[in-house]
Amino acid sequence: MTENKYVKQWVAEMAELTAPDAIVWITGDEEQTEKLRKQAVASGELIKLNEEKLPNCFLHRTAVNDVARVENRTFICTTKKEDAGPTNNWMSPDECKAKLTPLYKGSMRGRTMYVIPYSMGVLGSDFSKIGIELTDSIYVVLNMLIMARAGKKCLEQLGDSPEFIKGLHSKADLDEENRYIVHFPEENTIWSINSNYGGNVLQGKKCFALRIASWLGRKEGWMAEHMLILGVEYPNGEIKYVSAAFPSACGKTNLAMLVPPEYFKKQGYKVWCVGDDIAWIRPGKDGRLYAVNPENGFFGVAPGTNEKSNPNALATTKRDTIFTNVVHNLDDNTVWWEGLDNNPPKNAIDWKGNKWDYTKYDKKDKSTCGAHPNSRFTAVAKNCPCVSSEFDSLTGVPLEAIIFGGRRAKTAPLVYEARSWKHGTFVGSIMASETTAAAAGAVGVVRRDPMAMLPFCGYNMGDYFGHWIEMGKKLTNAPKIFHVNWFRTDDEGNFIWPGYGENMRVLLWILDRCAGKAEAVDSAIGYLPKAEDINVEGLEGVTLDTIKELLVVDKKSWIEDLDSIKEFYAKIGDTIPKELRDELATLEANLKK
Ligand code: GTP
Ligand code: SPV
Ligand code: MN
Repeated sequence: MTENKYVKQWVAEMAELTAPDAIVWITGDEEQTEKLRKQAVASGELIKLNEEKLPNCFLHRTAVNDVARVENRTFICTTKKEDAGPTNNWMSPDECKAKLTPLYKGSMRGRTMYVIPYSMGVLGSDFSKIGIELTDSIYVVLNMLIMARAGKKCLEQLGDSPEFIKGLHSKADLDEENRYIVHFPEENTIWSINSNYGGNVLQGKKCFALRIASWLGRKEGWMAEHMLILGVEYPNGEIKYVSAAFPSACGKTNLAMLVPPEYFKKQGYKVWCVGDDIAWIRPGKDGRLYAVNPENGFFGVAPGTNEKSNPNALATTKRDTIFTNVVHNLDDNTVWWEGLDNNPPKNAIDWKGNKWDYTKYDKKDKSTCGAHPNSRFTAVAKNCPCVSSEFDSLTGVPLEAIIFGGRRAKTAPLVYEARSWKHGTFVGSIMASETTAAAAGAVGVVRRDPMAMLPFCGYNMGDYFGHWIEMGKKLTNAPKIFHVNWFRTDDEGNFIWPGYGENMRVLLWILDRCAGKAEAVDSAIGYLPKAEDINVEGLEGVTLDTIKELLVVDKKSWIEDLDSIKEFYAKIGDTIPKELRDELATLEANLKK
């Protein structure tokens, strides 16, 4: 399929190592894809769902021990340890290859090696970068064909260049003890082995578009971020774009596909989705920042997705979708998950492949769930009813605002604005959030997750902060930076803010601030809205007092938080830019005033 000697030689070497029975080059042609789907169904890797209700949709179940990203088995392999930094697991490239090479040896015997050429970013755009993933998983192939622009057209763009990301994936025998997700940023190389779960093995996503790309972005003067991108259309037709970084399973897909509340819809407001997980961002000639979504599909959290919370995501999954680890409804051969509706199927198979009795389902006990809490849908972006007309833009959309956010039961207010780019970088650097099911490990523990990039920054976190500061210096018209928290709870643990579509109200205040149309009140942590400036028209159960409660900055809990911020900064150490240390000192002084 290509005459590129670098590609041919590398594929031959990897085939020599892994010893597949056959090699198949993925063309992206529908005919080949359809053949692969049929093959996956025949082997049991995919279950074909009801063609009338869910055309071209499939169900896949992973191994029960392989359901989320494994951060403790994810490594950045740079020559110098300090280049990976204190927040990443590190191995030297030599040590890592010595350890993994024997695991790959013959790991594809009896299987086919698929060669998937893909592009992150629209082919032909300055943003586009080519990767090739070699895999023995047909599930990976079919997912990559949705998540990235894949096939022979990518090899055409590559031509005879050696500039491509070399990815090797083998599910091997799914041995947890020998599961590794490793990155060699100095060699544009990604290896993953013994997993077949999305974020570990769909290498275009977190491995390339964040870990490797963040490294490249620092070198080349751009940014790779864990951010959604959306456009708010005003009744006069004007569209304003923002990007937002929230940690995994903290609401990016939901915000990206937001449906405005009736009150705003009637006036003509609309929201358009450019991306739901990753943004590649570059400064434009006009001194603004421009963002693209390098992906081509959504790998979204299924549980909680429903007609009310996210009708656009639900509609997107109605065709051409691969569902992973959800409930199989045997009565009509469709799928179900917790939070879809109040009618759990009576005749059903749970995510583990066992008969599932919905009457034993207890909301508070996750082990009784029919769908895994991190069950996902892989859906085609173009099938989304609110997909932006700029989705295939070659130049990206200009950002008015960058929004950070996390899951904080207390401490963080509904929204606040940073005083400057520098202060905004600081606000991103001290982000914290309760952990979720998107990664293996405990759920609900508060941890610092700067810019939602803790698991995804491919280099030293302090240098990453420095890169943010440097980017700001290049911008004559930088986006304003905000922080939001949809997850404040009352004393009973209920969310105070209704969230979802209602988040539009916060977005509008943010955009008003960017346009110089709204006032703000200075506080110890940054600018807060005046409670009456958050429009609660048509919103039941939320009063001015609720907003006031949501905007409280409790100095005591912030002062407690200072200790954890200092501890985190100490862990990162000397590479933290002086600008951020100064901001920390200012915050402390403000809080103790
Ligand atoms: P990744 O794909 O892992 O990066 O996650 P994400 O950031 O895209 O998260 P997603 O939008 O899928 O939301 C994850 C969970 O948060 C779902 O269970 C949602 O129902 C819930 N959620 C999203 N938005 C809100 C909100 O505004 N309020 C509340 N209370 N929950 C929300
Ligand atoms: C996340 O965990 O942030 C995801 C899903 O978006 S994964 O592809 O597994 O990384
Ligand atoms: Mn994500």
